[in-house]
Amino acid sequence: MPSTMNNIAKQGDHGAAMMPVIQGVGRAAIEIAAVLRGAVFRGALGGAGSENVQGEQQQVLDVLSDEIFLEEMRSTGFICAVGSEEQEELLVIEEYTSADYLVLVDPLDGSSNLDVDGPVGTIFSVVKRKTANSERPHVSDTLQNGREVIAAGYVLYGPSLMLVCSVGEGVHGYTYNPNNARFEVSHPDMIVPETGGYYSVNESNKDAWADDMGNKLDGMKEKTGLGMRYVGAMVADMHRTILKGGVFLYPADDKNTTGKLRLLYEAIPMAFIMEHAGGKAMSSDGIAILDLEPEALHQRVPVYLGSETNVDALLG
Ligand code: AHM
Ligand code: MG
Repeated sequence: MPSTMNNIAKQGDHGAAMMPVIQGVGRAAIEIAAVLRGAVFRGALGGAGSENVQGEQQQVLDVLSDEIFLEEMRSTGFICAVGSEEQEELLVIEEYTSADYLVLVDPLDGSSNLDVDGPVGTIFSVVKRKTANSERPHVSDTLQNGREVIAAGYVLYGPSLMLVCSVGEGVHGYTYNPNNARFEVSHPDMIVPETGGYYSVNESNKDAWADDMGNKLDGMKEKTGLGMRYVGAMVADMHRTILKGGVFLYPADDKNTTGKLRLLYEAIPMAFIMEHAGGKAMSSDGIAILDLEPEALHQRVPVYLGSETNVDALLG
């Protein structure tokens, strides 16, 4: 009998408390995957005609995924508010304002892949509120150092549907089994190889990179002879980096002067997973992503994630 996601409840100090939330993420993943599969028949591909807070065109599927995720978090009864890439302000769940936890989410990451049937993902993390339960949750509750994160993970909508998460006791991968409609443990105790074979970056931005990163990447390539892979969806690029090793980076550049990826719902959850899988997760200036002090809900940061040897070879 294969082990299911119920094993999360037995993991560490937070497993039991996080179980309903991660089950909620699992339900959202199943619903979002179904919407993605049928999108072309519902005319749901393409732009929604709206912009998110970062001035990016929202896709219809970005908006639908956001609604599904929020509804599943609401239904857990354990979440007082959600900070989402698709919502400018913190979304307070009015029925449960005294609940203990907040979720940060990028409901559909890599959405430029949607029109070409490429992989996309969902990225999330969970923090405990700082304000008293008697108060209304506040955006300041989301601005917590990554070391305070209780659980984090991602969903990969690829050839199979996978949920990879950690409640602080190792990183475990679960694959949705369509035969019994359950997530089953498929990748227990995921460990990033100490060194890997690939670097993953949008190299077309090289001339615009900050921090002398173009020369550093060239130096690393000369020393290590790594191959290159880039999907353009952080979840897919990170998943490969965890399984095969190597380094994924999105440096600051002339256009994205503080980096492109968002600290709270992209960089921190992925850094949490990377560190708990034995890898390294750095921002610029040699600071670990999990040690950054967040200042704003939609703040962006440079990211360097992967096998320790490869991250050090790049930044060292
Ligand atoms: P999104 O959240 O709007 O989809 O943007 C984030 C995505 C990441 O998944 C990916 O790593 C990166 O943007 C790709 O950016 P680029 O197209 O500039 O290479
Ligand atoms: Mg994203």
